[in-house]
Amino acid sequence: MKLDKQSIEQHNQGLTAKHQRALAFVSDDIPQVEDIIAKLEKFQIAIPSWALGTGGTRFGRFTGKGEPGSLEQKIEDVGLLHALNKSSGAISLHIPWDIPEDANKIKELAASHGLVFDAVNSNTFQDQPGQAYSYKFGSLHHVDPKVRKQAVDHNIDVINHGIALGSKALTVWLADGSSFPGQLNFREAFQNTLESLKEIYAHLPEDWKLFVEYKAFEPFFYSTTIGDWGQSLLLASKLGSKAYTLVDLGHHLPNANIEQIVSLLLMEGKLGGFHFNDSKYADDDLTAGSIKPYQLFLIFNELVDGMDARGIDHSSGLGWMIDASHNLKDPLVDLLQSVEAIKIAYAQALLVDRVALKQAQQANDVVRAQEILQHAFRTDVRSIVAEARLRQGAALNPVALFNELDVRGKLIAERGSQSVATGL
Ligand code: AOS
Ligand code: ZN
Ligand code: ZN
Ligand code: ZN
Repeated sequence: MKLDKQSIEQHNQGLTAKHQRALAFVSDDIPQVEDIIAKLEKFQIAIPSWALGTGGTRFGRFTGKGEPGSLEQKIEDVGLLHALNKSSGAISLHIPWDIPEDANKIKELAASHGLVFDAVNSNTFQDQPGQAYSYKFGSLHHVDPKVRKQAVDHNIDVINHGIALGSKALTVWLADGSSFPGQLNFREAFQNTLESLKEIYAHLPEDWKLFVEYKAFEPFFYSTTIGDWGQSLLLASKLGSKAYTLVDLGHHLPNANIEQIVSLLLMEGKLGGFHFNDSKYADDDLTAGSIKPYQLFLIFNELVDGMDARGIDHSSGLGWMIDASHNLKDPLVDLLQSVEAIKIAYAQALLVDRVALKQAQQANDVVRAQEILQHAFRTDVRSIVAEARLRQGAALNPVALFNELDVRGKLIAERGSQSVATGL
């Protein structure tokens, strides 16, 4: 299904008066509000193909209904999101879950929804049918060069799929690690990973980036071969200028200061992008902003501080991607909520009075510094984010419109209740 302009306009008309009141109220005290709206209008966040179906846990998967059963239907789903919020103009694919049979057709279909392809993701954390060697004991770090070669070849294949689709980056996340002391030689595992990544890097086109994702633990519980940002940055630095660190918010040990990590990676020119999500305990992959919205704001505060200062445009450059997947909400509604939370955090970060903050820092005025940040964080910017959407022809309240139009009901009618998306 496709959303028609009329239903969006009708929905917006019903909410206009209330929206205008809220916008006027908050804008009064924000002289740069037009500037913020313009930035929000440009800001796009990529939707991961694996988040369009209901996620499972190792205790089971309760699939939803009318999930996308093909790559075409996944693109259709992201198209719906983009029509509703005009901020989801990109999709991130996972190979082999999303093999494009005819890349040109897929590209055309995506373009008809206003979508481009963000980073492509490789998968060496599962064995695929017919594959010669198992990844049970890892992939790029494996003790056996034949396994490493198979994993390298897969990544090269993913790059080639990405080239055909117009992607500009490869994200490598490895489930390589060990669960017991003594199982692995750390230095050899790291060296093997570096050598394998070098081979992959050598196949990157000139204008591509390689995102090296790190993760503290899971699926292994004693060591992860790319376990933290230090190890990722070390690899990215050794690989070269096309390699960057990717920060998945859920991949840190408890209470890690992610905003500080982000600020340093940005300073070093090595921040590749994000997998946005939220968590209480570990890699929970919950809706962005659902648990720790202040942390999300503080991350954006560092981004605005580090990027705007250098004139970097937030609408390009970084890989802004969501990586969320869970088993309770309708995945499409959940993604609308994530995008909204990310844009709210961005808008609040744009509100921070940077001159005053600098002065407070120089004067060691701790109280003032906190006041400045929390004033921005506690400003209700929802109408500003909504105004940016309105100006782009999207819905004032995407979640409400999704429900009003019974989008899921229509998808079930089209696809059937048995349609299940590929993924974890
Ligand atoms: C896994 O924990 C990572 O977050 C990866 O980004 C992974 O590739 C993605 O979740 C898809 O499975
Ligand atoms: Zn991730
Ligand atoms: Zn993860
Ligand atoms: Zn995650």
